[in-house]
Amino acid sequence: MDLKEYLGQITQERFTLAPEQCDDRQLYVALLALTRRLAEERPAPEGDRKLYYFSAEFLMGKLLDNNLLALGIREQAREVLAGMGRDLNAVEEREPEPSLGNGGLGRLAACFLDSIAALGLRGDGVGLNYHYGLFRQKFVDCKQHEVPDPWMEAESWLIPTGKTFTVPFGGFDLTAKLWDVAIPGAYNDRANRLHLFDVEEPAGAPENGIDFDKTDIVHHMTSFLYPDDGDEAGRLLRVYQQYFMVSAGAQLILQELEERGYGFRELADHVAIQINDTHPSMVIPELIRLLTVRGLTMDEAIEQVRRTCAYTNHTILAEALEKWPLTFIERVAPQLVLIIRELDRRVREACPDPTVAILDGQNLVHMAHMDIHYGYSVNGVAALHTEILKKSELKAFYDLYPDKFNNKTNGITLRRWLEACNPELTALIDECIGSDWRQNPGKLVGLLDFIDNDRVLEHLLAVKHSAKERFCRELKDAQGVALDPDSIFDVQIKRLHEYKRQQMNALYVIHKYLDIRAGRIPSHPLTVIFGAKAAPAYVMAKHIIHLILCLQALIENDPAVRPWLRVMMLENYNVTWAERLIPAADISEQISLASKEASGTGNMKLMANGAVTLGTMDGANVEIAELVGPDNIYAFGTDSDRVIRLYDDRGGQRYRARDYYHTLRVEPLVDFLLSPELLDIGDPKSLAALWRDMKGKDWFMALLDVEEYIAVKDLAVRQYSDRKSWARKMLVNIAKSGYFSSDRTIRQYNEDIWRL
Ligand code: 26V
Repeated sequence: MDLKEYLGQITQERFTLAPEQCDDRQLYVALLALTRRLAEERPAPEGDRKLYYFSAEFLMGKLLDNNLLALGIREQAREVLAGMGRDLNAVEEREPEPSLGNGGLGRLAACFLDSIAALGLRGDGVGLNYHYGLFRQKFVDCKQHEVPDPWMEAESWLIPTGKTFTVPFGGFDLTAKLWDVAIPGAYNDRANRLHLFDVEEPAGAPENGIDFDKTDIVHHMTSFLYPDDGDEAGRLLRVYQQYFMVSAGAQLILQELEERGYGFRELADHVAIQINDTHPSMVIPELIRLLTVRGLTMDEAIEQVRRTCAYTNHTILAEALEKWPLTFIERVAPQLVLIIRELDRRVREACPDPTVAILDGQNLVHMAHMDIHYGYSVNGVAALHTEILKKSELKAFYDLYPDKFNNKTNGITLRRWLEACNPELTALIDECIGSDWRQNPGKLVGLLDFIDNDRVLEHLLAVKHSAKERFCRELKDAQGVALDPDSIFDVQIKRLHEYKRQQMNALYVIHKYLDIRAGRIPSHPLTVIFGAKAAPAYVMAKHIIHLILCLQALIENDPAVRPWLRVMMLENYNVTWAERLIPAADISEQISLASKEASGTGNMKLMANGAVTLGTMDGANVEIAELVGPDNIYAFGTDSDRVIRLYDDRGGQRYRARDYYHTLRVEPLVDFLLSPELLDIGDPKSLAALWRDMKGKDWFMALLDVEEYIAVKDLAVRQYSDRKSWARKMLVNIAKSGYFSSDRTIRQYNEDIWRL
């Protein structure tokens, strides 16, 4: 195929223009059409068994660059455009980012689709086509505001399939319309699909922020991801969304099974379903229902489903483990109620322990319990997380079904998170060890041969510096702030949650601010960069954002401190910003309260781009630490066993915030929230609420680790000045990051769970 000719055909068709005459926007539309067509034409991977990855979120990021790469025409496209004096990057800027996810869980699903396709496995995603995404974040008066994030344009990646399914809700039926996004596999000529269901008549964007009529289910079914669940109508809408997704998805699976020529009693031989967290768990009773409607007995249907479904757990936070009132299900999908009761009855008959039942005394349906009893695999997402599930959170289930439990440490696609987002580092790696690490990321360890090679170390530092300069330019263009690329870029990017402890990082900023004001100048200027969205109804998270933005404002206007310390909170942090920022990061902040972060995946992306982790022994940080060794990570904090004991009421060891607050070093940091200079900038009510919570409750124990955190971070800042030794740390981190390729993760899922 002559790419230039093909592009010319398309620009003629669409705009009656030659490519040279098109503006960037038109070139983007033409490249999108070309890439979509090439991907769409690819056949599915071969294989008699097919995976369906069910997820309420797929945080895909922009797709043009990724798809050009997978189709093997990225360099060609770059050259064709360059030949016309145009820049592919500028064209790619035009693409809106689909906002179909929240954080790590959704991005993991996207990395997995990329790897499943790259490995040539037959596996599709199943999800919802949210029109306004999560929300677009705006900062006004140092506070987060949410507005709709419409990302779908007339020209998009969505392929109309013409397929529809009828979803039977209590009292009405709703048609689910299927759209597909093609997922081309790198290194092969096949493509899978992401199936996104939508309603036929979606509502327009709400006029008042992200407020809308949550009872208008028919039109708002796919308006937003995770509608604010602060009220009952919002929570009910979530159950509607979940049933809409799984009922249509299950019908699609059975339709494809028939088309492939198999009978319904052969489901488990030809289909594997991965349930990504509990949001799609209703697929279990729904499939049982559909199979019985198609002639299977209840026993047969349950047996098929049990051999088909596998569940991934992504959190041990009690408040995030879904339990829906049976009355909700009665309203949304009354036909599931008898099935769920029957599933519960069978569990009770087999195991007397009431804590493993599906329905509890208040008639709440424990979604995870249903998954564990009626699926064949349960996995955690990092070694420590899986151990905690087995030893404490899900111990009763592990005792019942030890063989179902397995670990699958998360991974990231290095195609997006290294090759595409960091071309300069990729070129350096290629120069050192050749290019076959792409298909065999374990080969990155070959970089260790260069640990004493001054030229390579210097080159590595230069690559980092140029990534920082590039990020500074992009930030200046987008948000008008000029950062100093010679300062240390200390980066914490993740959803805002108290357990992730952005507030502890803020306390460090206060410590540094007070130090500098007192004349203690650090050895190197530091820029603390945050990116985070807070769930709209999560009040404490919003207080923390407010604190960070107030600190940012305070320091920006303080000429004595600003040369040494800056705070920058990115507005509307998303995949695109992550791709810009991660190559530029020096320090990777992974400071969750040990035991609470199931895995983390940003930690892996930052590591692969040569950032050094400053982190607690939580989630996958534990595996990072084992791989890189103690000299190449700044580890600190209370370990998970002790943290779990501190939550325990027995034994008199329970954590009390005030014991840690009333210490010489900590009290002034916390009390700074109520200092005149901060109150002058911020909302006194918000700052006071956070202050009260920190000193009196501090549920995620920021004060427990803050002193050690400050000490270790100060050490990292000092050691940064020894550039050669820092470059070695960077190199070791990059060299060891191959383990965290999602290609490895997916191979393990396939070998142990899916068997495609
Ligand atoms: C959800 C919610 C929703 C209600 C409000 C509180 C709350 C708190 C946490 C969650 C987390 C849901 C599951 C999740 O996103 N887990 C993330 O999954 C990533 C991929 O496995 C993993 O890297 C992260 O550590 C984990 O937090």
